[in-house]
Amino acid sequence: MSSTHFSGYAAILGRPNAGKSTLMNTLLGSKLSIATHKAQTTRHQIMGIYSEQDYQIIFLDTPGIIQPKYELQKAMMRFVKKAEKEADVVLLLVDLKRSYVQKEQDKKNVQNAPLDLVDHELLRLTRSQNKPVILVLNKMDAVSEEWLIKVQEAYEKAFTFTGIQAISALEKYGIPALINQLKANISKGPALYPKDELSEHPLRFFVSEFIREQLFLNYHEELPYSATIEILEYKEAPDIDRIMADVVVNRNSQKGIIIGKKGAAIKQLGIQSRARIESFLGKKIHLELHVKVRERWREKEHTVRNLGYRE
Ligand SMILES: Nc1nc2c(ncn2[C@@H]2O[C@H](COP(=O)(O)OP(=O)(O)OP(=O)(O)O)[C@@H](O)[C@H]2O)c(=O)[nH]1
Ligand SMILES: [Mg+2]
Repeated sequence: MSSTHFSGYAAILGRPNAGKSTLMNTLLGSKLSIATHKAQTTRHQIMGIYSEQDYQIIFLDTPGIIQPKYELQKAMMRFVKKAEKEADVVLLLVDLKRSYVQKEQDKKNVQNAPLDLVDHELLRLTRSQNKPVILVLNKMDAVSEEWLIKVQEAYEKAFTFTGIQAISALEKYGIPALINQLKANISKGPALYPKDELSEHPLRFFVSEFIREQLFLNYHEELPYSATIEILEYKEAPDIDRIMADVVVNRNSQKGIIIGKKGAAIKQLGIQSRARIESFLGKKIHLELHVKVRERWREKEHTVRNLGYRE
């Protein structure tokens, strides 16, 4: 018989591009949650299960916190609220590099207002639930130690955190220490999922996300933000899975951009998406992609919901 078992939910909250999805992937040792250099990559609450013999922590990766402007972004912020509500402990992720870069720019431009090291708005928005909050200072690989200490001290003055941990989600520094802090903040309880499970989203969800990730990497400006993926068919077979998907865009003029000259762009998207899906599944797939226009889909609540963005 094993000794006492602990389990709980940990929500990963923060601004867009702070490294939330990268952190979740590092914690799980799998590229489950899509992560790119562009802000607002994540649109859902993505769950990932971390298991040890006596511990199970269910991580909830979330979209970056913003002031929503259209229906899709409102749905994204509902996922943030939901994760916050479900969490036993909150990981508040702050990007050290962002303020560091800002500081370097300010040196050259002396008339700028002094840089506020603390994101007070973020603190206000995430403190509402009275849950233990661990401040996670991410991207420590990209800043000086002095800067790290300065930011940490400023946050310590602004709020009493349950714990503070500097990490690099990308370079994997500080991860065991972070896990130890988490363990101290979850309660006795049974495993909530099988220990060998990584997530409970269906396969077709991950497939749509992996294609969307390639959209973010292949197309510029508004396009990735205007598009979503709809899986029309997913046929599993022992040797090869067959997947048919639509790239849904917001306006007719975007269709041609997705397709590209003589279909070159969509072909490239297909090749890269297939490679990403195959490497995740460890299996061959056949992928057929088409483009579909749904006028202003991201501005309308019902189309946003119908395209899979519902809690
Ligand atoms: N240098 C450095 N870069 C990092 C680190 N963690 C994440 N990044 C980079 O930051 C960018 C954003 O990472 P994501 O994990 O997608 O960030 P996110 O918070 O999930 O972003 P959204 O989903 O848009 O809210 C990517 O280019 C990552 O490689 C880190 O520890 N150090
Ligand atoms: Mg993300």
